[in-house]
Amino acid sequence: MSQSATDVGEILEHIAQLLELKGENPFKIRAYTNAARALESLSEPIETIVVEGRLGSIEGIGKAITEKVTELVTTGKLPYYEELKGSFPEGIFELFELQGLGAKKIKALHDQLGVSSVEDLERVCKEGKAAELAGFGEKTQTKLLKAIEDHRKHAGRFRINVVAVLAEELLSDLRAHEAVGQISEGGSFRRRKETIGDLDILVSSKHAEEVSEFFIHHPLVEEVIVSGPTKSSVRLQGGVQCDLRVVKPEEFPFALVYFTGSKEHNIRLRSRALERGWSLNEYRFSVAEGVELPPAIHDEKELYRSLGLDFIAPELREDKGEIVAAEDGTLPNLIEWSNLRGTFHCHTTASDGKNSLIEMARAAMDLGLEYLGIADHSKSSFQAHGLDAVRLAEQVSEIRELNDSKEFQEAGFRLFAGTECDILKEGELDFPDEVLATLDYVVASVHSGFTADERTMTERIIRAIRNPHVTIMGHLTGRLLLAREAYPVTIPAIIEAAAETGTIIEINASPWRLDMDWRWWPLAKEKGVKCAINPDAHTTHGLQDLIYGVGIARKGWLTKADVVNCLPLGKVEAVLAVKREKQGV
Ligand code: DGT
Ligand code: CA
Ligand code: CA
Ligand code: ZN
Repeated sequence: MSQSATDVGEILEHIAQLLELKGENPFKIRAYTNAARALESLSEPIETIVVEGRLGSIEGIGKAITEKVTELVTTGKLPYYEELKGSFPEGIFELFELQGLGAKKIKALHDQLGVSSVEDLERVCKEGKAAELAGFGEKTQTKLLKAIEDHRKHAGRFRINVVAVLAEELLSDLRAHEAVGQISEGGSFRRRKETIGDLDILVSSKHAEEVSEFFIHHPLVEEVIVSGPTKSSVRLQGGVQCDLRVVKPEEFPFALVYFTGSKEHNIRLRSRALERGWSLNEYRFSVAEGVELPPAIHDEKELYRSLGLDFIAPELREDKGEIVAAEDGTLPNLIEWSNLRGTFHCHTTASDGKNSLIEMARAAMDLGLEYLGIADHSKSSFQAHGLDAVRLAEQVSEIRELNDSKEFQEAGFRLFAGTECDILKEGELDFPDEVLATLDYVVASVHSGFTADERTMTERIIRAIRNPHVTIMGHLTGRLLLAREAYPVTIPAIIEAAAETGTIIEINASPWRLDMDWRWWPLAKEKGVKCAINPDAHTTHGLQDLIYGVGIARKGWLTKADVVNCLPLGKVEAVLAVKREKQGV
């Protein structure tokens, strides 16, 4: 039995929710949420910590919870939790996933209206009963209906990091199987979409049945939905659905193109084939009599070539002009992970990060980066322990000292001192210009006032962008994928303002954000706006989210030249200074 720290953390969160529903005392509840949070940032397996009896010495984990976590990790079960859960209807957990609905309101709905599922909630809202509860009202009721609608839209989709972990394990285990020939991920995951419906895996084999059997019995599989010799669908741990297709070796390139998609891209390819008199499906080309035969196809590249096209990277296969570019030989030379030389926008323990400056710096060095920008929150983000000018100045001198240290000098590594400065209500910044001027660069982001209308929000952001000290616009729309909608903002107007002022726009690489969205990058690039791929890391591990940012940059047709963090240390500093110089500050 193995429980990851994330699973354990999730159970502790659930316990906190249930205790809140029961109306238990807030200190007890907080103990569980704090413990869950503490587990998030472990740097070693929880089993090791439990076995070595070190759980109690972790800050935020008290005696009672130590006992419960130990029981859970060693036996795989926690009767306390099971009992607690048993006293509530099953559907109640789903209510916690609705935006704007916390335990207090769920308790009121449950106790007074008997609501124990999303369906129940929808009914009492439509009947107008929810509005009548104390502390609810018409406005809340309308918001709840909207939250239900959003929740349904998101149901059954997953953020890319969740799928990536599963894909890595499944693919590597399948690859090691002797009956597996070629293997690849497919579908939206291979195209690095911002969210994934299901994971598609494609294998070539002469022994399809053996491969399918191995797959459906894999330890990650929780439930088999369909199984056959060449086609299986399963539900994996965490609820992600996964489709496996097994084809013959000669069919592999055709199947790979087909199952990578997108559907729209496939349709274009099929009509191109038809223009040549060939019909293209997921297995092969076939020809009508009297038509010239297509060439033999051994891989995807040859398949594209046979249709008169350059190879199209999976990320571009979204029917956004890639076919025309592949025909004309004008596809971009897409950015790659190995092009990244550094990054900006990371947090440390000074605000809401979990690791110190030096830990973040060393983790960046371990990733082979030459520089790392620190951008802790500013004071208005009080819930994230934002820094005031005094603490910021302290951090800046700490950074300068580290930069002068032997370790950094020898490694040729550098920290840049920055801030993730809140954009306030009218577009003012959370620090005065004199303070911003002491920094190497500034990321400006919106963290409050999300309910402003589109015009107000757009003007607010543009005002911030016009400040000569604002180097990078952070997570442009504030969206949290599958959890919180973007605030309304006129993106072309922002891109225009960024182009005019020389402001860089961020691809926030956190799998929760992936913002600015890939669909807007071709426009930004055309206007000459540069991109910074930023992990928004709150832990050393979070730096690895950069990989998702690279996927989004590729989807946005960006090359190494479009992304400032592909510049080596010797050149990037000048780029960070360009805007201030241009505006003479
Ligand atoms: P997802 O899973 O919703 O995130 O998106 P995909 O793109 O992975 O879609 P999925 O899993 O339904 O199908 C995988 C690929 O199979 C899809 O990208 C293209 C291909 N495909 C599926 N259905 C059709 C279809 O009706 N026509 C064509 N031409 N291709 C299809
Ligand atoms: Ca899929
Ligand atoms: Ca699928
Ligand atoms: Zn932020």
